[in-house]
Parts: sequence; C-alpha cells; structure tokens
Amino acid sequence: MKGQVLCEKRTASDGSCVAVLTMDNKPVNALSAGVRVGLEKQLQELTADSSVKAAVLSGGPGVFCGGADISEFATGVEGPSLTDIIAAIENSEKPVVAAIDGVSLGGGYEVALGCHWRLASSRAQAGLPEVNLGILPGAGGTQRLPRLIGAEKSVDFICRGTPMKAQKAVQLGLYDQLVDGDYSSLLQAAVEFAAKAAGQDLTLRRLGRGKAKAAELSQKRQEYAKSRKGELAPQAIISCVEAAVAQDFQDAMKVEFSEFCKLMVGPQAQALQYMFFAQRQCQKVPGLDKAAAPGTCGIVGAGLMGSGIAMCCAENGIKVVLLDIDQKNLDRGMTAIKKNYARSVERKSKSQAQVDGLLASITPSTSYDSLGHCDIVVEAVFENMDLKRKIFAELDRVCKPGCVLASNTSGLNIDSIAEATKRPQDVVGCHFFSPANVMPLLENVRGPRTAPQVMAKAMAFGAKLKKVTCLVGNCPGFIANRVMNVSGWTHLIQGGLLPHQIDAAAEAFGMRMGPTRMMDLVGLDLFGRERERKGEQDPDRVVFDAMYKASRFGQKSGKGYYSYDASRRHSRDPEAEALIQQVWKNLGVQPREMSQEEIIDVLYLPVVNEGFKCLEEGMALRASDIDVCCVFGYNWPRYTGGPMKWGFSLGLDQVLAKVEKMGLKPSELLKEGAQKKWRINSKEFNAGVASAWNSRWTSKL
Ligand code: T1G
Repeated sequence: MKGQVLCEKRTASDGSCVAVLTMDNKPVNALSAGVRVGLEKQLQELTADSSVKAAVLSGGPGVFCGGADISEFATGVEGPSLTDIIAAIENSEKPVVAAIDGVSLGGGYEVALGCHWRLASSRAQAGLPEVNLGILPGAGGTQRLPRLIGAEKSVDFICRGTPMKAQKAVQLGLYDQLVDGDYSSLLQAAVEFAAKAAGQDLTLRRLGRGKAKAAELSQKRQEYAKSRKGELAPQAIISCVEAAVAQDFQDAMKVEFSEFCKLMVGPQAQALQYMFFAQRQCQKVPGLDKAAAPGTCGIVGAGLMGSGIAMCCAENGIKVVLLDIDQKNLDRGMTAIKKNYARSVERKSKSQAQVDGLLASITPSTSYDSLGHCDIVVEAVFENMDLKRKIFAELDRVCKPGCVLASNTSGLNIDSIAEATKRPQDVVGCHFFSPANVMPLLENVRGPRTAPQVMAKAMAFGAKLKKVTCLVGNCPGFIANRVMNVSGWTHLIQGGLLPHQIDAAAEAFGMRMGPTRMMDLVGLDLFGRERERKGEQDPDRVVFDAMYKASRFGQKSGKGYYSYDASRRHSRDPEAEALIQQVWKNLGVQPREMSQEEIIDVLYLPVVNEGFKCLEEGMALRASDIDVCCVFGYNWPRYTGGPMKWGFSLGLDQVLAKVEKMGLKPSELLKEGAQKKWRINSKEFNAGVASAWNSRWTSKL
C-alpha cells in the first residue's frame, strides 16, 4: 500500500510526552490506503499508551496533505474509511493538534477539521477543492465547516473550491493560530500547545456534534447555478450545508454520504477527474529530457500579445527585453502594461512595490541588438509570413547560439518560418492564447526540424510561466484553433438558425460564450480583412462576408451578429437578423427550429472528427492533449472532459454515423474506433496514437 504514518515521541518543556504523527506519502501526502491504515494504527496506540499525553499531526515540511488519493477513485478505495479515521481523531480523549506547513486540501483539510486545534505556518493553505473534481468534501467537510465558520461562508468556501492562504484562513477561522518561522518552529509550537491542552475538556473543540447556526441559502443556490452553470456538485454541496443547519451531525452525515456517492458515479466527476490528470500528463513528453527554463526572454512586437507575454514572463521571474522597432508601438505597449499593473494596485491584487519590481524587469528597446543575450526570443507580430520570415532572419543574425527562436503564430507553418534562418533546429512555435497573461494554455509547436532540446526548453519555459503546456504538431491552426475552427456554426447560421438560437444551445451545453458572440468578441474584421485580401469565396461564409461587408465587425464596432451597448452588453439586433434572413432568401433557405441535441451535434461533432484526424496525422501526442487544449484554450466545459472525452462518452459508432450523415469526411481512426468500439483508455487506441506521433517526426525524441 502507498504511504505511511511515522511516529516520533517528543518531550514538551513541561516534561510531558507528545506523539508527533507525520503523514509520509510523497509528493503531496495523498491519503492513500497506507496513510489511512497508518493513521488508524497510530491513533489506537495513542489511546493505549498512557505515557503519551497528546499528539501533533503533521505532513512534514512544505506540505500537510493534498487530500484523498484521486488515483484510487478509479481503482476502488480499500482500507479504513477516512470518515471513520477523522471521527477517531475527533473523539480521542487526548488532544490532537494539526501542524500545517503547506497545503491542507480536500480530505487533508477535513482531517485537520477533525483535529482539536489547527496551527499553521505562513506557507499553509486551506482548501476544499472537491467541487473542481465534480464531487464534494465526503469526509465530513460539509458538516464540520458550517459548525466552525457558519453555513453561508462554508457554501462559498466549498463551492468556489479555491485554496485560501494562511493569513486569511486564520481570519476566517479555518486555522486557529499562525506560527512564524520554519517548519521546526511550527512543530515545536504545536508540541507545546498540545502539551498544555492535555487534560482539558475537548467537548467544545469537537465539531462533529449538534447543528450549524441557521442560515438562508436559497440565494446561494441561484448564485452558484449561474457562476458554475451546468455543474451538479455546487447544488449538492448546498443541500449538504442545508442539512448541517437542519439536522444533527450523524443524520446530516448521511446526507453528505448520499450526495457524495451520487456525484462520484456521475459523468461530470469522471470527466473532471480525467481532466485533473490530463492537464498534468500533457506537460510530460516521452523521451524529452528536462531542460532549464530561460532566464531572459526577448519579445518582438509590443502589441496586445507581446505585452501580455511580457507581463506573464515578468510575473514568473523571467527578465524581458520588449522590442518594437516602432517607438510609438513600443510606447503604446509599455503604457498598456503600466495601466494593467496600475489597475492591479487599485484592486489591491498587487502592491506598488511588486509592480515597480515587475516593470523594472521589462526593458523596452527598439534595437534588435538588445536581444543578443536572451535565452529565448518570442516573435509576436501580426500574422504575416513575409514579415515573420524577415524578423527571424534578423534574430538569426543577433541571437546567441542556443537561443530558442519562437513564434507566437496562431497557425502559420513553423517550418516556413524556420527556413528564414540558418538554425531551423532552434525554431519552435510558442502559441499563447489572448490575453497571454490570463489564458492558461500554451501550445508549443514542433516543426519537422525542431531539435528535442529546443522542445524541452520550450516546455520548461511554459512550466516556468505556470501555463498548461502542450507539445503539438505543425499543422494549420495547430490543435485548439484547428479543431474548434471546424465547429459547424456557419452551417447553422446559413441553414436557418439565428445567432441567439445557436449561442443559447452552445451556452446550455456549457460553453462560456456561444460561437457568434465569440466571433463578435474576437472581431469579424480580423478574419474578414484576410479573406478580402486573398479574395476568398467560401459557400460556408456567405453570412459572415455579408456581415463584414456591412462593417458589422462585432463588439469593437458596437454591432456584429448582435448589437452592443457602451458596457459591451449584447442584445439581438433586428438589422443583423434582417441581413441574415436576406442571405437565407438568396440561398432558398427557410428559418428552422432545431433541438438542443441537434444543434450541439452540428456544432461539436465535427470538432471530435477533426480531433481524430489530428491524432492519425501524428499532430497530437494524446487524445487527452486535444481535450486540454480545448478546455484551457477555448473554455470548452471542463465537466464534459473536452471534445474527445465527450465524443467517446457518446459512443464512437454514434459519432461516426452522425458525422457521415452531416456529409463530413470521417477520420479513418474514428472509423476504426467505431468498428472496434474503442474507449478513450483502450490500449489499442492509445498505441495507435503514439505510433502515429512517433512515425511522424524525423527528430525522434
Ligand atoms: N491524489 C493523487 N495524486 C495527486 C493528488 C491527489 N489528491 N494531488 C496531486 N497529485 C499528484 C499529481 O497528479 C502529480 O502527479 C503530483 O501529485 C504533483 O501534483 C475525501 C474525496 C496538491 C496543490 O483536489 O491541487 O480529498 O503528475 O503537479 O503543482 O473529501 O496537486 O507527478 O505523477 O499538481 O505542486 C481533493 C489536488 C481530493 C487537490 C500540488 N484534493 N491536487 O500542486 O503539484 S478529493 C485536491 C492539487 C478529496 C475528500 C475528497 C495539487 C497540489 P504526477 P502537481 P503542484
């Protein structure tokens, strides 16, 4: 069994003996079976050993406990139940004091709630993030917390699922006391505290009794139905907290257990737990060695993307040279950065001293020669291949040997860019999503000649920036843009549906913003200008082109598929709808109604099919990488797991039949999967995907 609990006896200054129990299960002390068995055993010995007056429970330096072992959920949880162990801690006659240095999350914080006191270092964090896994605190957290801090605050803390730093956690009452200094100071303070508590009446320190103070939670239901739309766990959490108010502890625990079990076996929990591991796995590329992250990053282009990347680097300890040969652009970029940071100071999310430090780490420049010492340079100018090739020729001239030459292009051919240099092996794509200092996804794009150590440096760069970083292939649009770009919304809008009908269905599916609202946000002119320049005529883009020609560019022009007020709130626009209906008339199309399922099929099954094409072409290393790119690059609803997980959940035979019915060319891999009834974790499927990736690339990893 994984994990154990160590025990060391310490003597407090009053001479009494205190047992220090330390959970030991690297890297996060997950409460695997070995840890739970160890806790059960140590608690029994604590009770039996009359020489021991009290106990301290710790996770060692730097981490208390990251919660239940999520990897056990799929294989089945064996050994003693966490709920029973926490009850045993709480009912112990001898005081148990938690010494928390680092994260105490999920079941880890529930264990701390079972302790009679909670002492924390400044590095501690308290959190009940189960909602992000589609479940809820199932070891008494929804019951003990309301009895500690009240029902309303508990609903917010558990439904938000965000860890709270030590200072605020003490203010909220999640921890009893903050202890300055390092782990050994915390441990010593806890031993002394436990010794002093020995012999005291612990009744009032036991949270598992009585009821929580009454509270009105109906508006919380509405609040979380909106902010976590479509998610089942928040509503179940509120039901549990309502039970904490209405029922005695033991009865209310039955409600928690029942709600927990319902969620655990549901598709949302499966999908969210799949995504938890997928977003960690994508950062690991088989055969790629670890590399050091760059210390200094040059950025070419001080526009929206360039300044966003500059802020992202500065905030993660990477020095920046922000280059724009046009002084006006450079000044605009620096002003945008200063304004962004000034807002952070106003919001108190950063101090002025922090902002001064960040600005000091960004050096503006108009000369390429200032890039000579950089470890990586990211080109972030607009999408024009000739301009990019010109820039890379300059980078080839000025950058030091071994410098990574990266393009932030959102879909142009990395190899064509690399040809402009004498060092194609140093060229890679680093595709950030806008705004670069906010959106979590980074697609690192390997060109056919990109060297493995350059990819490794790009992956280390992404990790340093705390991005969810995926290594993807060099195909038009790479992964996220490529698969999302084939969403069938243009068919719908030309097939007799109005924007609000399409967007309503997409947003009911869980998309934060429907496709026509998204297009209004991005700006129709961004694509319209390029289409006009190339003289592209596309039967699927007749409505789009009509909008563009009518200068309906979206939010930026106050009108697009919708009209927008001064605060960019959207509303249906009769002029836009008349224009669409005119196109329908010209195309001989009648207005139509479609069911939610039919709209979602047309919108997103093409995305699944395209994902399979990426896999069979060796452009994505895993199906889950495609899901990660869509969830973190396009806000695809995480509780469906992403397009590939969702497609598999529908059944590949269903997906294939509908894709063919839509007249799309199905992926060969999808056809094989449908015929062999693959599941997303089928060995044969994953082996096929891996061999497609490996056979694709000459520069073997
Ligand atoms: N179970 C199993 N493995 C875990 C884990 C967990 N709880 N937490 C992390 N790991 C693995 C992770 O997969 C990775 O593995 C390695 O540890 C390092 O993680 C009863 C039912 C703790 C803040 O939701 O938020 O308790 O990739 O890369 O950035 O009510 O991990 O190296 O093989 O994320 O330093 C609730 C989830 C569980 C916390 C550390 N707990 N974990 O972040 O490292 S449900 C959580 C995190 C529960 C109870 C319920 C973070 C972290 P590998 P990492 P990190």
